Amino acid sequence: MERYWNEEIECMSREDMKKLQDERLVKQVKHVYENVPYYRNLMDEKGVTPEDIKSTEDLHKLPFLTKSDLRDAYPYGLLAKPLSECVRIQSTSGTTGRRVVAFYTQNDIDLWEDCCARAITAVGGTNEDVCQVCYGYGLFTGGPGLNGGSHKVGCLTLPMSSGNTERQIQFMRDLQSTILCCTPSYAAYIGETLHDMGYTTDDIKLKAGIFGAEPWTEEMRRSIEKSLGIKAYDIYGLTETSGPGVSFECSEQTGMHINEDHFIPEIINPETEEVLPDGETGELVFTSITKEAFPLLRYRTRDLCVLTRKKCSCGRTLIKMSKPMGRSDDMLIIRGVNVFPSQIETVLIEQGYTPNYLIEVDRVNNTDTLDISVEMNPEQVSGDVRDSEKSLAVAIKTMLGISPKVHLVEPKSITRSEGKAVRVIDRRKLHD
Ligand code: DLL
Repeated sequence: MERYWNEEIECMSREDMKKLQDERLVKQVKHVYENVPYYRNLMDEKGVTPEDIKSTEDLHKLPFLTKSDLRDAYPYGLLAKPLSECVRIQSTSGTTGRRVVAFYTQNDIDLWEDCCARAITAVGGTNEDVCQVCYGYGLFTGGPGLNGGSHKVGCLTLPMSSGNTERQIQFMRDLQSTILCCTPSYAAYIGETLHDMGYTTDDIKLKAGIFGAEPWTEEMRRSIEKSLGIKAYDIYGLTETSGPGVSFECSEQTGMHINEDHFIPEIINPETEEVLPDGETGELVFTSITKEAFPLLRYRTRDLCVLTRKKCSCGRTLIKMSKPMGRSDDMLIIRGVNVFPSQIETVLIEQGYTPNYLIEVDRVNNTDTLDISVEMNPEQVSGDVRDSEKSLAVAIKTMLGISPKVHLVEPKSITRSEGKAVRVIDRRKLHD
């Protein structure tokens, strides 16, 4: 049976949800206009006043906020509450080197943890569960967010943070953890280590995993589910909108329900900024309608995905977003062709390789080069490596339309990730 943390909200009629969003949006725009001079200037420049925003239909009138606004306004320029009312900051330097500092009132923390509690409940979590949180703790939002959600649900919470993988497995076995929270790349590493230590899935009690903070494919999901003997669920969020829990997967495992009572999503064409209808792929934009200290309106996430309102078998009426296929700024353009690392990952796992790989892009004599190092499984080492490299290169060419150079490397030779995996080195940027 499907469990809900807040059935009234999660299964609310679309009509009532719209009413709630309309009310909250109007209030939020006023709050921001009055308290954030930076955004007030953007609205003034666009000739929009708070009175122009009467409902979600008027959302498109508001100016966008981008990562560069965050940089310009760093550190306090987007703060909407006095510091005396803020109780926490979280931050990320991200894999793309951007710095974001987000502020929270106590109420912001409560709402954020509530969103995470919805995610944990959606995977079947209750106060009978032991929830092992191996996202990083500290400035990164992953550990604190899921930790708070786990407390709310009443799970016995193991605040492990990331790293020390053998100890993770020891605790998992001794304390009989049932829910694992970490990045998908770390989950894959934990699964690998479990088997390396001579254990099988019969030696652990895990039933579900809540994995996010980086893109991962359906193939990766199946591979983790097999190695840990669990159901693996996606969770999405970003520091700018509080952290994990902006959206979460349910039993259907076909995309993530957005907590629309807190965040209004839009999809736009990243080039023209035009708002796109549901079902079209574009950049995800969020408006926070409940955050007090750091309420971003029409924030451009750079994440590319699709929104759908198709009825979900779990009973939730919250709109769903697809797995982000990557960030628009993670997309590689190689010999004029758009390439997402996730496409390469799909082929590798389909062809029976490990999810341990490194993509290196360079420019030699004015031509882009694409080298992909892929780790073999121990049983693949004895085969004809040259032949395997060739056939993998053909499979990748079929997916991408361009030929890579594939290098099959020894098992365990590619550095494992305990947080967000770094899978791409683009040397063209280093030369520029
Ligand atoms: O990664 C928050 C988080 C922690 C989410 C734990 C889920 C679990 P940031 O470090 O600010 O925050 O990075 C946010 O990570 O814009 C996406 O590009 C990416 N991302 C987050 N979740 C997913 C996901 C946290 N499920 C950035 N799938 C976002 C794909 C994701 N990408």
